[in-house]
Amino acid sequence: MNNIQQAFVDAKNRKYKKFAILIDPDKADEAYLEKLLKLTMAGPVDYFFVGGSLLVKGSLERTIDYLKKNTPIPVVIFPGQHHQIYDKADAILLLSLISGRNPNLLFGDHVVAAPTLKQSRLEILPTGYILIDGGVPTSVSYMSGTTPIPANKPEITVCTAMAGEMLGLKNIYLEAGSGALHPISIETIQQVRANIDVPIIVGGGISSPETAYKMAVAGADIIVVGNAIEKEQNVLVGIAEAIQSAEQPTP
Ligand code: 1GP
Repeated sequence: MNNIQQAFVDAKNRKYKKFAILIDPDKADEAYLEKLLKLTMAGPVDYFFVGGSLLVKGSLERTIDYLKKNTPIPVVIFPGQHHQIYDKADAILLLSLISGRNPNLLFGDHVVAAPTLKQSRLEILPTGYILIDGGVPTSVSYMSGTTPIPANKPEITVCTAMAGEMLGLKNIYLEAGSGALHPISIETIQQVRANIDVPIIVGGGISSPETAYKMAVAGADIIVVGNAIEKEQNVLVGIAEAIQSAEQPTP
């Protein structure tokens, strides 16, 4: 029980860094997944996050079944909607969109999902989800009907993260939105890191090894990349190596 949360905390405490690939089932056919899995032999990947703000044609279940059958890398559901729950995954990020004031995404959907989650064998990862302006409207801001925190106001992000931690959330996710023009700034990551203890997950618009490296050094514990890998799968290896090279392990 609590294997993945414990692994997040251990990595954070020991200054190891984790790399997660976001897989949107709408964009991931078997050929794509097969190629990704081959590349993970060259560039280590710690988790697959699976989900999407709006699933039109892809199947969350099919994607997870494929991954569970073909790789030992843990699969974490990153739900865009409360019905994105599937028992065969290893864990689910139970996200509360704490940067927004949409009551359903703060708590209502959790009530609806609770009985299904309780019956499942999924590990639950309670996570404060903070949406920060990434310079372009993103699916998550549109679909959630929430306004991102301005990127040049890190103090609002810091206070939001602190409040989330005080409420007992076990992880804080700094999200610029998939396809963001500007990823979360290094300054924001540094300031959040200086003010909370729980693991920090960062995603949205990360497309280069350099950016991933700087984020990890600034204090991100888990770096999530989706779009850049969808566009060019080979970038996976460079990003994985950059994240590893930012580790400063302590015994
Ligand atoms: C995960 O939404 C991000 O936090 C993924 O963003 O698709 O831009 O990498 P990208």
